[in-house]
Amino acid sequence: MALRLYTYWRSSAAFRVRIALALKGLDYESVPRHLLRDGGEHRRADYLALNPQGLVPALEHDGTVITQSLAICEYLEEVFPRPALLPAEPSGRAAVRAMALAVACDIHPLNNLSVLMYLRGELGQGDAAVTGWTRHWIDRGFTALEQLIARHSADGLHCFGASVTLADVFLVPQVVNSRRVQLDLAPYPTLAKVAQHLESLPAFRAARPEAQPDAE
Ligand SMILES: N[C@@H](CCC(=O)N[C@@H](CS)C(=O)NCC(=O)O)C(=O)O
Repeated sequence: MALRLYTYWRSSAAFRVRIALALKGLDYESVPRHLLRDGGEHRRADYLALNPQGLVPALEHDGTVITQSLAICEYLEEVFPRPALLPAEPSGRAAVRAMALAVACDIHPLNNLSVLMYLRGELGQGDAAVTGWTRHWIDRGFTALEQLIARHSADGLHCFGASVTLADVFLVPQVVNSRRVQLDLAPYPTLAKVAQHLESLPAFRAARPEAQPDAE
């Protein structure tokens, strides 16, 4: 039953998995991979052998390696079903997955470390342009999520219904990332209120970057 998470304290994709593990009350060994030190520990051959994409997180469970945060979270959901992080009915499950994917596929990849390094390096962009780029894509995603959360939340404290789902697990790390570029959340009041509530919950607090053993 041993779980080992390859993680980095500032990685928002790893943050998602840390939240899911904490919500399910699962103990795990944390194996940090520093994304900047020595050209990136996630680029070393031993890690690429585990995850050929060279991205964190990766989860090892009894010798099986799983990559991609959503695949990891869905795996945890299937193997450790309680508490459930997906609603029971298919339409609800689809709505939750759609919100999680809005973060994982349409916001976060455009703000990933290697993308920002390419903008700075190969494309010669400066701080202002790179920050503007990051803000632009988060704003576009949050504008849509604001409406989706208003549509699906039952209590104004969760993205869907009145309990924590994978949509919440994916939202909070992206909100934390948005603070790194001083994005004002005022235009997304429903999203901001949900995030504020979620960030007060023990599992989200335990998983936050500053609480990780490798935090600098
Ligand atoms: N879609 C992947 C994204 C993983 C990802 O982009 N991880 C980032 C950290 S948040 C990373 O490893 N970046 C290293 C790099 O870009 O070189 C997932 O959800 O797991």
